[in-house]
Amino acid sequence: MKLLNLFDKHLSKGAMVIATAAVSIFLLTACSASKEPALQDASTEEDAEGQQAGSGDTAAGKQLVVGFSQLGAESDWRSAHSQSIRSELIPENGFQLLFEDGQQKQANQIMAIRTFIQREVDVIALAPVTESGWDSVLSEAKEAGIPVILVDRRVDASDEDLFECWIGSDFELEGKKATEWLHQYTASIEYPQDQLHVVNIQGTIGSSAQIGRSKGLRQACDKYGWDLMQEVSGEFTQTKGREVMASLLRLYPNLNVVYCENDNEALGAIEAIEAAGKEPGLDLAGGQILILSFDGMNPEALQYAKEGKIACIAECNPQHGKRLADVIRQIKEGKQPEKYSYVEEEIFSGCDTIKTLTVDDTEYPVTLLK
Ligand code: GYE
Repeated sequence: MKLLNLFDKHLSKGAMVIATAAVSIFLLTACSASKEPALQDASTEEDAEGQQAGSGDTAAGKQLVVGFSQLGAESDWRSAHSQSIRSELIPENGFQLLFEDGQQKQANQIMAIRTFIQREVDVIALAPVTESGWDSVLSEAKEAGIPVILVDRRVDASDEDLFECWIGSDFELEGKKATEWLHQYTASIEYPQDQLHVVNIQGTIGSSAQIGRSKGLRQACDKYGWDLMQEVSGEFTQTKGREVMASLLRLYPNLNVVYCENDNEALGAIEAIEAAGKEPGLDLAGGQILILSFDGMNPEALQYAKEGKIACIAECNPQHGKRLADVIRQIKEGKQPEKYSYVEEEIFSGCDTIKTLTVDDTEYPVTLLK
């Protein structure tokens, strides 16, 4: 039996504004060809291959068959996200999970969704790699009467009724928190705002996390008069972050702030900075390069934040498993889940100068890492 639950069409379109694309540097593109070895997800071997969907009967009763198209395994955040969903959607909780890794390719994700439709799963969960290009396959799922729940990133669907709901983070707010930290910190040490020469190592271009975080940075650059020298993708990986950083250091010897759109890129950037004989840190006047980052999952990145090698990390919370399970249960009971539900997130720093940040009239405490 399908979980048919087609909700009212009264919610306003919440599509995020697509920020302008990164200026591409031939040099950077040219040296970006090497492939990041995917961080191994704990249980990718248990993917949908060979599993029988639609046969979720157990002694305990009918299980809900959930097909989950994960976008890949590019970062520690992604591994934690997959793990959170795998550990919650288990038979003991009434679920049979079919997990498909899209390996960063939308075509793979579309194929996985079509397979889930053929297998007549009860619910489809989708973590989309980028925002555009989902209308056709989401319409196919809708026609088949299978509800689609978005997790993590969003889609820019022409009709918001093509998906039931979304669970994730406010990426633009994360960007605003990190940049506000930079503003308040540099103001506190009386470092001139127009002397901040910033490069942005972006995430996967066209992904919600990249769009929102890049938007947060651009707004702050406009507001505070920072010099945004270059934006280029590090694809959310350590290897690409390192490569891109090495090129940026050659191109812009006076850069002094690196905005990394995730911690894995920050780890790569730190390697490149140190290899170039420079130092990551908070002492801008002393020539150190200040790094801002996102996620707060990777222990090494958190350690670096304690030491000041990463100045501030805006947390991104990957624990979506329980919320996803709850939303699926709500749909099953014929209830309408919140269209957009946001996870709670903190701001981490090893520097105690800035204790709170005010963003859009809301005050956020900065969690001191000790
Ligand atoms: O920040 C990054 C990952 O979409 C929020 O994707 C996610 C981002 C996360 O690869 O580490």
